[in-house]
Amino acid sequence: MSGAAFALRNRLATGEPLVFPWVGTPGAQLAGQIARLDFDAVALDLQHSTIDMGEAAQMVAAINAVGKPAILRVRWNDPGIVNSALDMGAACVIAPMTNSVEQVKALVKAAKYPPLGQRSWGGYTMLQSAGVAAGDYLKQANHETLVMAMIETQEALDHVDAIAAVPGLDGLFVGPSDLSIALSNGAKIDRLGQGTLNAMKKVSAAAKAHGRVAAAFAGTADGVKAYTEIGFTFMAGPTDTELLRGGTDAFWGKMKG
Ligand code: 3PY
Ligand code: MG
Repeated sequence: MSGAAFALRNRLATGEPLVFPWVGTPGAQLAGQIARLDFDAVALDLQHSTIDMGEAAQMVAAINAVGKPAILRVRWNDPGIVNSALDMGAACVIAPMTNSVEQVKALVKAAKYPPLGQRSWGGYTMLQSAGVAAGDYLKQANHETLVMAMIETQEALDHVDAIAAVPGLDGLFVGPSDLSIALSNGAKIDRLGQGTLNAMKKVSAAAKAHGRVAAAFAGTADGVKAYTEIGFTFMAGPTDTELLRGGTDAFWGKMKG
């Protein structure tokens, strides 16, 4: 496999939080530019964006060409989509709204080759356009690629320990916006509220107990700091639009300063 583009597991083993931008704007040129910024990986959000699978393949190739791992939050927990996301060279697939042990077993089945699952072999064109040598890939993919189940509903929270125990699963990825909407019965998005943080502590404890990665969408530096304190080590930091806004704010700050 092409080393650096699949370095997530080794990088996580250092214990240092791994923070990456969360990109929702389609386009390989932008993805390549973001991959050159000071982050260890780049995530593409295919659930809440108009990035389609063809565009995603180009974007993953552009990220991998810089030697960075690509993380894909796919549109849904569908085996065909999960298969394609990995075939295009993603180092990590995150599936939304996974609420039960059965759904997470299906996710792992799609994402891992035997003996852990039933991922189908193929994707020569996509793998090679991402710079991946197919021969090495079969031997290393189960270990080098990560599959994460999103915990973002009350139902998932209720089952979080059993979900974390599903063999072959690599991580629990909290969606704190949906989770806080669920916990407040639709009243609010409260990613740093005490109720949300308490629920997230339950997730990080389940991840730790089963040797899984505790992961989350943080969105801001304050979010990354707060989630790091409660045991999270793999987090989405700024979105692509926040990176643009931050650059603009820095520019006007210097102009005024
Ligand atoms: C959530 O917070 O619900 C997410 O899915 C991350 O954007
Ligand atoms: Mg969500």
